[in-house]
Amino acid sequence: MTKSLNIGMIGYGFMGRTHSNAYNRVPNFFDLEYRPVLKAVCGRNAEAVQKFADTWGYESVETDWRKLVARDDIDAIDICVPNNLHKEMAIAAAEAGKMILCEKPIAMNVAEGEEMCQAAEKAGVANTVWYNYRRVPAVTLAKQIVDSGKLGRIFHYRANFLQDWTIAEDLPQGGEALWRLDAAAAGSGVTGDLLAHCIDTALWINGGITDVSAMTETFIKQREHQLTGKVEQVSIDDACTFMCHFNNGSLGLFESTRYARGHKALYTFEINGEHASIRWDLHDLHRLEYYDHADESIVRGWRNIHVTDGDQPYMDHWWVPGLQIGYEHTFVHQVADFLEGIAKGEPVRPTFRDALETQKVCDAVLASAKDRSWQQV
Ligand code: SOE
Repeated sequence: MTKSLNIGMIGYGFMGRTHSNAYNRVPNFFDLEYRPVLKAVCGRNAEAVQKFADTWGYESVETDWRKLVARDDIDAIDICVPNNLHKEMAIAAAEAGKMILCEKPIAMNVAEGEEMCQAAEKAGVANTVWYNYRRVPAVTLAKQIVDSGKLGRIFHYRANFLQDWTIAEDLPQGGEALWRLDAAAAGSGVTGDLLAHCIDTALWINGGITDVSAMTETFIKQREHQLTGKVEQVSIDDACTFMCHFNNGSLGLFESTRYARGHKALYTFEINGEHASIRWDLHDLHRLEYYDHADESIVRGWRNIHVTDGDQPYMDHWWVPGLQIGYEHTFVHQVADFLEGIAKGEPVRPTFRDALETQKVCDAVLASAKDRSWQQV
């Protein structure tokens, strides 16, 4: 018999929509022991949160997150609020014995993330961080190919995450929709917001990072704060580039910016190995490019794999071969894996501890840029 997993979600912005959609869709496509039930959503604006609840099918609303966490009818707390609120909410949820699904990055910094890990581990509650790009079928396939050894020794890991939405000087910082520009709410700029995705994928596919050397830039130094109306210093990094060494001896090169005119969400990575290379591009997310030096020379070249076959990751749950899926499905996959993990009593990756490793790299990157030095992770 299907068991219910009662979800209480805090926050209802862009990520709240992706998660809610995933909870709704998952039972249609995955045959699992647990089925998410949208019990309650929480936000401070009663009218807006009620509208959200009606749209997505939540049974009730709360305007005080502490009340939500205290409710006996909630099994799992989903945290989709700005980063400065993650720690307090996650610790309260763990102490109340709730499972936790937290948006990325795990926290404002490593110290906060460590506290969250300890709280979740002490309480023994299932926990995960929404690094959704791991669950793009083509990205999962890239991981499987690397794990199979087809690439041989890895020499290079290269990743970019490019956007252009903050170029306008009159764009305010802070408040609804713009908290990512406010260091007090976000902790950092592109490092925690975008590079964190690239780092999570890299650690998962290529293993740990030992040390980093980074540079950051804040191109627009002052912006009006949406909440105070005052012109204030901008303290986030608008762009960040870093190089690093991986434990496996390969070299890493990462770049992220919100000032790459023309690029809206161009997340790409390329891995070069002794025998083969792989590359992936979020704008063409259902494809994986693969070059195998073992191919006969007259036909050797980059293959463009359309990742839609039933024997490729997750695809047996969707349509028929040749018909692709998209961004929203990555969240459906994460929910499916979460539900499967709790049914089996197994950790759901990335756990808080896994996400803390990403946070360690982010903190080292920011420290390196500040000091203009190499930093150990
Ligand atoms: C920022 O614009 C953003 O929405 C990130 O916060 C997400 O994590 C990323 O997936 C897309 O871009």
